[in-house]
Amino acid sequence: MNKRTAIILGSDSDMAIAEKSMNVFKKLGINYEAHIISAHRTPERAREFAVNARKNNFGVIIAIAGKAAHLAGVLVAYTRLPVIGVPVKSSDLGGLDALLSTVQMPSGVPVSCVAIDGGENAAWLAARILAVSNDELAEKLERESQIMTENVNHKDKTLQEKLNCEQ
Ligand code: RP5
Repeated sequence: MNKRTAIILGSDSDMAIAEKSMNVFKKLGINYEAHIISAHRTPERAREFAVNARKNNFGVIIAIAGKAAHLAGVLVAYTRLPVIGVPVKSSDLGGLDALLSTVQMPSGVPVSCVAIDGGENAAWLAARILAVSNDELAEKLERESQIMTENVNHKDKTLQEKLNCEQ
């Protein structure tokens, strides 16, 4: 059975970033579950989710949190699955607080951290991890990469035509 992905939000206020991940998973046909679990407000639930994640057929976990963002670090402490952290921008410190809280993990306990508000790339990275053992998904990623290349080439062609007209 293909592995599922988990999207864990530290708060419902992180939903806009989680939706970026969900849109990628929908496009790729990857099964996902999303839950609001807080490292600080519901720490027991965080532990229980992470401890059972492999048994529940998850292959990778995305943890989205802002401010003192300990969610990814707490989850990865309780599972050997790969955890991708997404630091969320806050109004006070612009997300630098969450970025440093997520990325500065001690040796042996790795969190893979994407950009501030990088919900989309978290999902693309999760898909690459799952594609290591899923040829069908690997082919989909190859096709998406080709589409991306074609889009850029098309935009460049349009730009060149516009510039030629102006000269
Ligand atoms: C973090 O604190 C959450 O992930 C969220 O990004 C931030 C603010 O949470 P709320 O106070 O909006 O619930 O734990």
